[in-house]
Amino acid sequence: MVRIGLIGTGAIGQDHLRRMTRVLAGATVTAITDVDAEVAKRVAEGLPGATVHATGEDLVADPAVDAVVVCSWGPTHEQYVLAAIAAGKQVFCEKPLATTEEACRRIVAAEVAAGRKLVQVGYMRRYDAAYRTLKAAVDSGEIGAPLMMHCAHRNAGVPGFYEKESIITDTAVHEIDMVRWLFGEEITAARVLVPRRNRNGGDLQDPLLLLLETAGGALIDVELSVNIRYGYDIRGEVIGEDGTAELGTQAEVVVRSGGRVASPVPLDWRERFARAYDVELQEWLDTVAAGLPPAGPSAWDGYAAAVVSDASVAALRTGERVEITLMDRPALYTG
Ligand code: NAI
Ligand code: ISE
Repeated sequence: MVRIGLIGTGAIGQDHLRRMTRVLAGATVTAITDVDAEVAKRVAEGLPGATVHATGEDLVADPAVDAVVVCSWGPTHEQYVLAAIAAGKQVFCEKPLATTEEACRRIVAAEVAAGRKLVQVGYMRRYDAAYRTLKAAVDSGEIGAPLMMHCAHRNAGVPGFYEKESIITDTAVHEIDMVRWLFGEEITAARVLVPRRNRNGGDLQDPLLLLLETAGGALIDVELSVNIRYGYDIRGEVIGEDGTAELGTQAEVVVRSGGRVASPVPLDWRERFARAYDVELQEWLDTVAAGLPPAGPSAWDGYAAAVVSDASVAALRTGERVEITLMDRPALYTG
């Protein structure tokens, strides 16, 4: 059994806790913490024997914790990931690894100094069956070389911690990571186009259109609509030289009745990516149990996504096309 310490017991913290205690094999959650002590206390009621720590640092230091899962807000990730690296404990950090390039550089530097990989980042789309099948179709060459991709990332509403730039740093980061993975190329420039605003979003610039260019000259457009009310809708279509490949609909049932065709739309990410989170966390737990380095999205991937995210925020602010350059990739992350 891998003894897990969970930092942040909000929406995804509780969802991962449920899967680690009721769905997956090989984990026992021995410690939790949340800056909101009331939430932590309430969550601990369902976890007899678990220690509720006052701080994330105390949790990381707990000898009854083998590995750490970080599910607090993005800007707080860095301090806990650094604490876990310093303690030599493996850490699964929800996305984004951190919300700025500088913070991610510090994490990469700490991991390189430790001389071994200890960090995995929660970019779960890499574990989603539909995305995996899409990537396999592209990699097979069946549609020719991929030239463009259309994406849509639609949320019914936004979480409480959402700020002005979260539409990039918290939401678009999923497409940023997915594009690097699916195309197998780095992103080299970003632009943002801004239409009139959705009245549901207050003073948030919502929706917006993010345009990404890859090193090999592919162009990706991402529609971000985070207050669209009707549900959670994730789309992706790759345009190749000879054909296209796109994510299918996820509906298990389609009802035709009364002159209409209806199929359900997921409510949120919990429903749409449930299975992807299961696979992601089970594989991570298995590597921790086996004493192996994590095999999923690394601190380098978290860093690369943050650089593109920073550039996209700059593009949103200035209206300009912003070029992107990554630092040299340390040997720890090659091969
Ligand atoms: P949330 O607001 O529901 O929960 C976050 C919890 O962290 C709250 O209970 C809050 O009190 C706690 N917290 C904040 N600062 C803290 C600190 N310094 N120390 C300890 N606890 C602290 O937010 P949600 O939606 O659960 O998101 C949390 C993280 O997970 C974010 O980074 C978000 O981007 C990521 N996330 C990832 C998803 C995915 O699809 N992979 C889906 C949803 C969230
Ligand atoms: C949230 O934090 C997630 O990661 C969801 O997957 C994403 O769709 C949503 O926009 C974010 O706020």
